[in-house]
Amino acid sequence: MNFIIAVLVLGTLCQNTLAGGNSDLDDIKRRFDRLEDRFYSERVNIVSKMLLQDAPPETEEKTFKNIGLSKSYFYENDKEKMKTWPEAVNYCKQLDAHLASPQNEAEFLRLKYADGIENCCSYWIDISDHVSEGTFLSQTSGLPAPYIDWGWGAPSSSTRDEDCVQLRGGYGHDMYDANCMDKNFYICEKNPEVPFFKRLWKWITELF
Ligand SMILES: [Ca+2]
Repeated sequence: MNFIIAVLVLGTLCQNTLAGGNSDLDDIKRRFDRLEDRFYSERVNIVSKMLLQDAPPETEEKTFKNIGLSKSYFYENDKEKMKTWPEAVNYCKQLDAHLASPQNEAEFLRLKYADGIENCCSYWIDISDHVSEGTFLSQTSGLPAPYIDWGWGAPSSSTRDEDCVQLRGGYGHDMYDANCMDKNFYICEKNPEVPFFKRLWKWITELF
């Protein structure tokens, strides 16, 4: 859609310029840059505004499953409940959780190979560059995402259209940037307080 609008606008700009007998391509470029910036800032605003909205109340009990030593996750696999990225951020908050925020390779591998993940489908995680193109932040911390392992060819948002990160179905659940308004599955994460000795015992039993 944006492509069609861009072509129409560019066509109009060219037509106006040629009609005036002035083929000043620099002027066309400046005007197009301003237009592109406007499109981009509007998209940032849409995501930011949606992040301020509360998710509709959830009455259904959600089961978080422990994966690893001290993290638990809920994988939404109901196609009726697919959400945009900001909707998924708000929904996880309502569960006293946040979108999955992999801190290192081990956590990423646990997430993508978990039993509950569906091969067909993509899952939102908490990373995006919707605030500043090319700067991928963790929505949970507001800081640069501590661990990113892009799939082949990603990130590909040269048109600034893809600002939110998903574990992509059909691509081994590697990380890819995608349009934040796409409806996807998502993974909510909780960090329950686990007593030290319980964690130590779990670690020993998993090790041996
Ligand atoms: Ca981007």
